[in-house]
Amino acid sequence: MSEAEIRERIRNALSPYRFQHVEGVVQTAERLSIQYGVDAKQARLAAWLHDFAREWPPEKLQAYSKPLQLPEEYRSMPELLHGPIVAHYLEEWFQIRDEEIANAIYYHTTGRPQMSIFEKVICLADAIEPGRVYPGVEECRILAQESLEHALAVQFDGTIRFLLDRKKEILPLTVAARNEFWRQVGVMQENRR
Ligand code: DGI
Ligand code: FE
Ligand code: FE
Repeated sequence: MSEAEIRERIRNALSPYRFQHVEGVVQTAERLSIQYGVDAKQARLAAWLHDFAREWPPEKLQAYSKPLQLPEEYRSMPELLHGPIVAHYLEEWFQIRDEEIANAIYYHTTGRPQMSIFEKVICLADAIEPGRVYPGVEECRILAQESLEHALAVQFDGTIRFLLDRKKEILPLTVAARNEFWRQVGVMQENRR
């Protein structure tokens, strides 16, 4: 399937508002991929596809996630399922057999420890594309010019703070990812001295 065909399938699957977000992620993912030395073509594809299932109702997300054998806590957080689902069906639905793309889509919402540079590029592009407006986004955009890990550390702190403020459940993987970003930045080592 060509990039143009994929783009049209994504357009049909999403509201105009969300499609605009995805276009922003494609543009930002391409820029970050060049900056951080990963494949730009792959980054564009992962960005086009990352939110394909984002607007599905919870029942549909639950149904399609059955074969994935996700940890129990995903059951109560259906907003975390859209990445893993697209990653799982990537080959069947889009004839894309690419583990880097699949992993980047799978973990774009939660992150994980030991993320590849490619995964970090997609995760961060999702957070800082030009259409995003939330407290701290400008700081993340500036940090992204210097360090993927530092920008993601600040970004994940923001997400976790957002979830805490709303008494929402937090996936342990999200916390593990956040801890590792800060460790990679070196700030946690400094705190220990
Ligand atoms: O799909 P997007 O809206 O572009 O962004 P996303 O995939 O990063 O996030 C999807 C939603 O998931 C967003 O509202 C934040 C939320 N989220 C991220 N981590 C967690 C979480 N929600 C819960 N309950 N727990 C988490 O750990
Ligand atoms: Fe998403
Ligand atoms: Fe997104």
